[in-house]
Amino acid sequence: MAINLVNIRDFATDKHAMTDDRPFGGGEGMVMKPEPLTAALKSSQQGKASRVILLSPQGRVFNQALAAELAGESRITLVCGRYEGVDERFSHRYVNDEISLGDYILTGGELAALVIVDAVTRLLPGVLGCTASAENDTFSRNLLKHPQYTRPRSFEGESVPEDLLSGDHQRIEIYRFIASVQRTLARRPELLSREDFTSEEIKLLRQYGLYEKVAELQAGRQG
Ligand code: 21W
Repeated sequence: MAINLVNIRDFATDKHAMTDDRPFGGGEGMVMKPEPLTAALKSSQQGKASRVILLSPQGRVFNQALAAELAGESRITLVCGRYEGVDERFSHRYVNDEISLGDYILTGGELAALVIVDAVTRLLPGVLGCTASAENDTFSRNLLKHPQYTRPRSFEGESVPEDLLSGDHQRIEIYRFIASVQRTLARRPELLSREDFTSEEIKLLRQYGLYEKVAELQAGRQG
């Protein structure tokens, strides 16, 4: 794995190294000029084809599935904009995908690019010590992880749940499954509409009085 970093400003042609200009039609802020972006892109690609991704608030929202998809590419180019955005002709001619991190405003795409580099590289062989850790994480299922505890058994008067100390593997798994569903219901209920449960899990949900709530969220699912 290698990362090739280029500074778009190095590809400006005027003496002030300007990469932005005023928007046609008027309005606030500046727009990134297409020529320095294009020169920077071509320099970065070194004649090798790659999927070109523009980090932009107008993009589709990044998630684990997209991270996995990008981890399967041999090369990706992440283009970071600044100011109010990039000239549409650059996007139209050179950009394959636009990705956003979510609905909040950053000053540019650089931190978003670092987030994507982190999420994608940890999926590459040899980056995590064990591949299982990547697969086993929160978003391999549409459930949040159960709470975790380590020593001591009692901390400031608060003890570790009995089930986890029982040594009974099945009891521990049931505790964790129920705690995951409860946490997901409380914090991210929309995730449950996408989750498939086994018949064993459905029995457990009924037993713990969670079935009605989960079924209600699943009723509105869209596949
Ligand atoms: C923020 C660029 C706001 C443009 C047309 C007319 C990359 C980002 C960014 C930025 C605007 C990401 C407009 C989540 C982000 C990024 C800089 C608004 C206004 N358009 N993910 N006026 N949030 N942000 N443009 O901000 O480049 S990924």
